[in-house]
Amino acid sequence: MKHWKSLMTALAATVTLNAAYALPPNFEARLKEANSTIRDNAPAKIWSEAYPIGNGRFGAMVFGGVREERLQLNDITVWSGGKDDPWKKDAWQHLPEIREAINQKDWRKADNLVNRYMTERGGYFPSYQTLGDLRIKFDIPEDAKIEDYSRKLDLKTAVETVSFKADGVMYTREYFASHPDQVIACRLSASKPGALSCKITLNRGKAAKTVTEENDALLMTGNTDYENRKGNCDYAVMLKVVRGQTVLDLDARPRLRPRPSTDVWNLAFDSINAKLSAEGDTIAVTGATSFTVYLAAHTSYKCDWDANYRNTDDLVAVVRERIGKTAPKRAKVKSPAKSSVSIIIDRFDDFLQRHTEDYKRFFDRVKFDFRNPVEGKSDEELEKFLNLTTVERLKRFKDHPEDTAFAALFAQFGRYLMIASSREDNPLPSNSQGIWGDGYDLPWKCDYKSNINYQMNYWPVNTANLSECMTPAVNLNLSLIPSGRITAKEYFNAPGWTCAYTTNAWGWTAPGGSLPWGPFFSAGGWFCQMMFDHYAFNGDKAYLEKIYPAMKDNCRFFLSALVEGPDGKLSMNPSSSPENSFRDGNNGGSVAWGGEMESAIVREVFRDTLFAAKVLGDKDEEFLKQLKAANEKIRPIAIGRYGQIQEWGPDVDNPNDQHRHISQLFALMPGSQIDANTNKRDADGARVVLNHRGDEGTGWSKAWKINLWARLLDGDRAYKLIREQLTYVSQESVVMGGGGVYGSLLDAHPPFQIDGNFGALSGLVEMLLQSHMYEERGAERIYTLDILPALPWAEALQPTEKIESKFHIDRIRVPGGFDSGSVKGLKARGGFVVDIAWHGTGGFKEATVTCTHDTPGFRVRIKNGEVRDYLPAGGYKAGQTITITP
Ligand code: FUC
Repeated sequence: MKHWKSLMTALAATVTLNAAYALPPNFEARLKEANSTIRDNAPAKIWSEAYPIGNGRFGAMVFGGVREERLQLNDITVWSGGKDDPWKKDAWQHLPEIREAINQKDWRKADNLVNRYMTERGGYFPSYQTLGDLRIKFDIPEDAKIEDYSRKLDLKTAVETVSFKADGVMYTREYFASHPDQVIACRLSASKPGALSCKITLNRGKAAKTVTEENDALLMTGNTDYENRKGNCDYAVMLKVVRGQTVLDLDARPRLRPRPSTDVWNLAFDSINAKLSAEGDTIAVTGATSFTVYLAAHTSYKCDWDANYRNTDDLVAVVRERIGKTAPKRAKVKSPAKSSVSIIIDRFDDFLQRHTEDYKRFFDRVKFDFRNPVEGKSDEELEKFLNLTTVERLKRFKDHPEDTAFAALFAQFGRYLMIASSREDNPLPSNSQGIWGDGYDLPWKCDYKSNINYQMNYWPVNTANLSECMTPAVNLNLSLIPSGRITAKEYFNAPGWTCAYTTNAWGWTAPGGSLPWGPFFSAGGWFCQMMFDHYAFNGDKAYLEKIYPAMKDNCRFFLSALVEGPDGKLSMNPSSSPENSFRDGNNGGSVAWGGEMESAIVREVFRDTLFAAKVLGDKDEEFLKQLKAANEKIRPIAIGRYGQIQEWGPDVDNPNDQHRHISQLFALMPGSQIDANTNKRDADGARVVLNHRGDEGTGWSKAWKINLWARLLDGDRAYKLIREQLTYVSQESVVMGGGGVYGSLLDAHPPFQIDGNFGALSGLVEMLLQSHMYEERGAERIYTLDILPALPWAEALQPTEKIESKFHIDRIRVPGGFDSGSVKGLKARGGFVVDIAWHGTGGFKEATVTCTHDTPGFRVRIKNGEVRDYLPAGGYKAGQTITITP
């Protein structure tokens, strides 16, 4: 049968295919491949189209050029500059005049004073930097006939493959960044013995030197000196060419299968005879069939203020040791004549195996089973679909939103990026480009912007079941305390610590140079919120003990800095709302009192600290008394004249303000203060804000809106934003709007900013499962698991009335899509791993909840606000699974 009527259900990977229909050859396998690889049929034309690989700290952007391959290298610790002394001493002495101007509503004067006093002393310098480049120039003639080009990143294994034929010879390259072995491995092979000749260069445009070590290795050493400023990071990178007598695993690499079979043997023995020579920063390889290039890197960086951010490692010794482990081994193999021979084998396959096993431990935890509906499609159309490149599928997605498996691929790519850029032992967390950045002074310094961007990176870390990847963020946050104390002292004469609008590798916590962005002093509290939220998922008391002093000390900062506003409540004054300004008649400015984001952060931190004190049995009565009293008096969410959640203390919001930051909705997301099911006032207030702001924005801004609409239980609107996020862009210069993704699926601000990838992943998960609401019972919290709270097109699951607006979107019912599917392995607060299946018209079918530790239990909200208790006497034990049906 040629046509595909009502076949949708047959296409679920888990469902047996109906034998009556003749599917294209290898249909299931090819569909799985299409849904788990990023792929192209041409090399990357721009940096953002290259595919990223990474082992957490060490990574590369792989371009896949035919005659010249480029791996642009990065290590998360390579930053220019060093510790700074940016603080304006005793700036707090000017607080009375600033507050006076604010209380008089002399906004302009207040701005001038804040710009003069509450800013840094001069010139924010440090930037994340490239570690250099590995380039391989191949001896492939200019006029060679190139065919069958393929470049793909396999998310199932974290291996990138480039292959093509040049004049009939198949060249294959395989790349991965291994966490267990701390190397990047690049295996190059040709289908014709001896056809591989190339020049391999390792260098960096600035502050580095490469020397040869023997004829098969290069050593690059250098620092991050830049523009006459000493850089506080030294690095060493070693490259080695390894030629084993590799017997290729021909089943695993069928493309390399030589004809006739005797070539296998030639292949096995050939490369050892390839010629190598090295000079300066280049190794020349002549006449090889296959070999591996291994790279190892290490730096002097240590995330420790007191140690001046330096370790005492012998960098060259460390990379030498790692590279030493790549030395080939002896092994016995059978010759074609079946006699056993001892040969020298490259360890590439061992490294590959360790790498994939290690990676899959994380990646395989979550599975989205979303459909690629093919109802009414002919064989030809299906065949075409299976062959689409990522860019083609991206462009097609615009008119085919029912290809929800593509949205799932985008989400899984987010999980891939997290594993590749934020492993538990990373010395630093994922920055605004993860670990990937080309240049010496990157956009916005590619640091940890702390008024949304850095924190957004970690929104999906627990929900998407990669909790270990949170560790480097926690370590960075805690490392900021010594510097954060100076910021608290100089600007507010306050005890405790805080961090202002950004941070970086060198403990920066000071404000920036001017309004509306620089003087925002509540990021320290936001860091505490993100650290406590990690506890909410994992329930690890030892961890809570570790972060509690930081939470308490951040409360001390706020207890001192908060002042009573005209509303009689406690709030920050001066208070900015990240990067935004307001108009007030002919006046206007960027600071007022009582900015909602700062108030929401304080509410969150006070509440969580009071709770943590109960869990840990803190007996510091004086502190707790003060905290409880202040907690009662913090400014609550205010609803303004348009029904909106107010951004500032005074009701000065402009309904036409489409600023990309939506700071006044912190309480809804990432905070956990608004339950859209029960708190109509605030949920409506948030909707008004979102409709005023509109759906446009930079990548991360749109990602935030996906999360916000999901928390408002509006799956249609959330998915509309996911669709817009999945818009193809190719321009890399800075634009303050637009969003989209590159052909690599890296998210575009533009330029590339990884928060859009992580934020969108978080948003998609929030559509399927939420767990931010809870009831506190003494030292325990009973969390509510909201199952399928914002599934698009699922009318039955929309308890909240929609408000009409210019952004109203039609409910489109399309076959497939979210109509039925499943997700496995999401995490919920309270310590649960949740699998959910839905079917029919989006109806909930079944969920299982597995406890990751002993818990008192949980509540479940399935649809239309119906809440059920799962609170057995004695609670649940770790490992117990509870099945939930409609
Ligand atoms: C904040 C945002 C910008 C950009 C930068 C890295 O300043 O307002 O849009 O994302 O961080």
